[in-house]
Amino acid sequence: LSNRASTVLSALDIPTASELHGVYDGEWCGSGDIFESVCPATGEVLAHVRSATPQELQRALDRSREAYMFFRSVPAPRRGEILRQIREALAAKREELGALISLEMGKIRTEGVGEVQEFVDIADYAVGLSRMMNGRVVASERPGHTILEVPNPLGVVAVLSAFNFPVAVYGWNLALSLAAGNATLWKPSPSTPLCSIAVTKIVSSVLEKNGIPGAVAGLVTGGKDVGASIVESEDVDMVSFTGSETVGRRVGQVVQSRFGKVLLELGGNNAAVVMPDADLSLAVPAVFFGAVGTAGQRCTSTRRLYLHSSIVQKFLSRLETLYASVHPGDPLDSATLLGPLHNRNAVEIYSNAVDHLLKTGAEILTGGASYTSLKDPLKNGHFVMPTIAIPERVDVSDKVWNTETFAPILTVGVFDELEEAIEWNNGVPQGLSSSLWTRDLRNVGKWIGPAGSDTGIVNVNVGTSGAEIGAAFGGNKSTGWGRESGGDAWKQYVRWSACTVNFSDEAPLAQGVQFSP
Ligand code: UN1
Repeated sequence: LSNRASTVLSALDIPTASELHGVYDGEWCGSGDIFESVCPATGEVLAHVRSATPQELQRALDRSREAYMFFRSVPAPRRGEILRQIREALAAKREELGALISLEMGKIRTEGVGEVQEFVDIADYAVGLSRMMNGRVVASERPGHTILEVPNPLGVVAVLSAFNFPVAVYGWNLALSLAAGNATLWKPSPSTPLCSIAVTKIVSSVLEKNGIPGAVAGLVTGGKDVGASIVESEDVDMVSFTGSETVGRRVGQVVQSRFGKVLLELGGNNAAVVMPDADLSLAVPAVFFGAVGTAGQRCTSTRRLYLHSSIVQKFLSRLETLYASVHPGDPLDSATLLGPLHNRNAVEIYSNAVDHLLKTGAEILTGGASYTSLKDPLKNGHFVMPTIAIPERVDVSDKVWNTETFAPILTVGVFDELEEAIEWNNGVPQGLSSSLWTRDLRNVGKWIGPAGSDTGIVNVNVGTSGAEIGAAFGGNKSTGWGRESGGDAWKQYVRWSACTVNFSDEAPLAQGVQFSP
């Protein structure tokens, strides 16, 4: 292993020698297929991880169920105290975990650390939540009766997460699920097993210290077969899935067909709309971060840019200047702004998208190719040029506009009226995030109102990506309608009962129905 990698791994006590166990159910195991963890910046193999066999998966599910039976009776504020300790343990390893994310996923250091911070933040949030997961008392129409709406723990929650946020998305789910009194079983992306092992080690050591079964936060690494078995399993009460629309559609159907609960976070195809009165000193850098940050691999990345005709030239020339300043580099180097795409396949998707743009007559303003002359150790990395493309026209029925390409390609269209831009914003299947740039309140009213943007995240003078944890995170339409993180998202992680209690000596029927002989 290179020094570069072994420094990162040893800071988190991840052995660098042989195969690693990729399953945790209270004990570490794993004797299934081997998955390689590969550094996307260098191509270096970081580790071999043994995934779950079907038997190991079933045992993990059984242990999750047992852990839930125990954990559901632990008082919620006590669960919150455990979360507080998890939060502290994660914060103590913020830099180290952040570096591991950079090493294994490929995002730059500040974003890797930011992702751990997102887990810390949601843990904080869930500590508070553990004393605030309130039900309600509802007025009964019958004398001496009271109706209670009661949240109770749900059961086993499986979290199927994606490579692009290998830590934070699990964090959102774990924090709420744990506060709610569930056992959580994590199936991470097969290409980021080390992040999941490192996080699970930190979380399990806190559980152990508190005498809580480790399977309250279990881990099963594996590929499609492991994922499919989890989705099909009657032992899983809720599946929280982050990934592609294609897989998510299937996950939704399978979980629905067994009447399980499902939470979907699927594709994003997010637009920024810039009005003539926008403050370009804010809008240009925000679009730059949204489109180029994480090398375009956030589901919230800015993919479409709709510019008012009066500011097109000014906006694009400033944006191009920022693009020209970007150089690919080692994500672990704090000076780097552009890391690699996650794998070879992503590079192909990027190249195909660029080819299609060219074929359909789009102008490529900048970018459009892979970097070819990178030096060791980066010459085998998956680095592509951030790209700005201007198609001949906006036609949201064309795949140039209506498909999510998980790469740094920004497609630009020009409008004259806000209504037109809103129509384009809404005219695609996806509905995750969108942002409007303006200083005119009337535009804001339109944008956030009934005829405005139809996405789950609707921003004003804030970019499409980089949401805080406090509000619910998620998208509408083909993004799947799921909500995670803040807001009312916790309400999905419990089972609700409406409990009518009769404190009186009479037993009247509702609606005044008489039923006596
Ligand atoms: C994702 O890309 O799957 O809002 C999640 C953001 C981050 C989370 C993105 N807080 O960009």
